[in-house]
Amino acid sequence: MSLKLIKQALNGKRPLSRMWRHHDLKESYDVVIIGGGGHGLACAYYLAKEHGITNVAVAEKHYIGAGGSGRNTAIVRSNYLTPAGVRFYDESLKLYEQMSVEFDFNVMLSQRGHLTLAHSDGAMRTMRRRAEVNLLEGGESSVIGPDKIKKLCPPLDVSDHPRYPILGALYHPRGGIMRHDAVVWGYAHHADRMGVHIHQLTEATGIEVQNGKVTGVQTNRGFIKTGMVHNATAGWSSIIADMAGVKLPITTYPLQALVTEPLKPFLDVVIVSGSLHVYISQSDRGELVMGASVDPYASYSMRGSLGFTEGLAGHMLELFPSLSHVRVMRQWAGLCDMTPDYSQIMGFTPVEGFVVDVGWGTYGFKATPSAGKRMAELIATNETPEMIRPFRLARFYENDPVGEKGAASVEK
Ligand code: PYC
Repeated sequence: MSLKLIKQALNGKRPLSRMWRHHDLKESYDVVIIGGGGHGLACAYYLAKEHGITNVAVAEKHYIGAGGSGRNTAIVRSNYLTPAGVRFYDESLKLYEQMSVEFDFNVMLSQRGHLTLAHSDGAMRTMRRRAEVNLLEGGESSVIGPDKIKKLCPPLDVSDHPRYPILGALYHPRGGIMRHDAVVWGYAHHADRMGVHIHQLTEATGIEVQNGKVTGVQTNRGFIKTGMVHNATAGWSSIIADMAGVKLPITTYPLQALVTEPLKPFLDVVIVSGSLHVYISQSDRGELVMGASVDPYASYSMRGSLGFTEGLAGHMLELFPSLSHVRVMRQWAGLCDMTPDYSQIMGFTPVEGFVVDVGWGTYGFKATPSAGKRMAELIATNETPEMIRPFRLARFYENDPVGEKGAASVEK
C-alpha cells in the first residue's frame, strides 16, 4: 500500500480512486446482505472471491462500519473455552494474520500478547481449563504466574495488597489488537472491485416472505427482489429477524468504552480482567483504549454515562495505580446482542432464504473473517459448514448450548 501511495503521489494523477462506489439500487440481487459492518462485507467478499457470486447487495442503514465494527475495542484472540469456539476463532485469527497481504492494505494487526487475569482460585481453574482446550485444539495459550505477568507488563500491580490479588493469567501470545476500520474498508474495497454493490444510507424496513420463502426486501430506497436475505446486523438483529417472522433468543445491551489522552508507549500487551470487568490496550497513537462490561439494563442507547466512567476508572486503578493522573478524552457505546449461552447464532432459520449471523455479544469483531467466510460458504452451497454447525439456531430447542460465558472478557 505505501509503495502504491508514493507512486500515486509522484505521478500527479488525482484524485485517488474511491475505495468503494455508489450505485443505483437494482431491481433484484441474488443475495441481499442486511448490515454493512465487517461481517456483512466479509460475507460479500467471500461470496465473490470464493464462490463467484457477485450479484450481491450490502444494505447499510448508516455508513459502513457505523455499528459494532467501528465501536469495538479492536481486540483479537482465539483463547475461548469450548472446542467449537476455539476452532472457530482460531480460523478467524489465521485469516486476520494473512489479511494485510491479501488486501495489499495494512490492517495494522499487532499480535502483542493477551493476558486474562485470574483473581481467585475459581478463575485460575477456568484459565487452566481454557489453556488445556486451547492446546488440544492446536492453540498455544498457557497459564502463567505473577512473576511472568510482571515481566510482560511492568506497570501492573501484582503485589498482594489490592482487593483483587493477581494469582495468575491465561497468556495468549497470538492475541492482540488491530485497526477495526481498516478491516471494514479492506473488505468493502475488494468486494466492490469484484462487483458487489455497497448501498449506504439504505435501511431495510421490511422482508417479504411468501409461502415460507423470502421473496424480497423493502428498503427506504425501494423494493429489492431476492431469494436470499442474510441478516448480518448487530444491535438490531432481532428486529430484522422479526421482519421475516423469525424469533431470536437475543437481548440487546449497550457496552461502553473510552479512550484517554495519548501517552508515551508503555503497554505492549492487552490486559483483561473478567472479575473487574475491564480490559485495556494502548493504541498506536498512544491512547489507552479501555472498556467495561455491558450496561446492567437492556437498551438501544449508545450514550456514555458517568457511572460507567467512574466504575471503570476505579477498577482500572486497582490494576494500574500509576494511571491516576491520566485524562479521559472521549467515550462511546456499541450494542451487544447477548444470547443465553454467550455464543453466536449462525445459519439457516425456519424461513427459507433467510439466514442469520447474529448474537455476537462482545465478540463480533474478532470473528469477522471467519463469520464472513463460513456464511458465504453456507449461502453458496446451501449446506451448513461443519465449523459453524454448533452455532445453529436450533441448538436452543435441542438443548445443545455452546457455553462461552467463562471466556467472556466481560459479562453481564
Ligand atoms: O471478548 O475480547 C473480548 C472483548 C473485548 C472487549 C469486549 N469483549
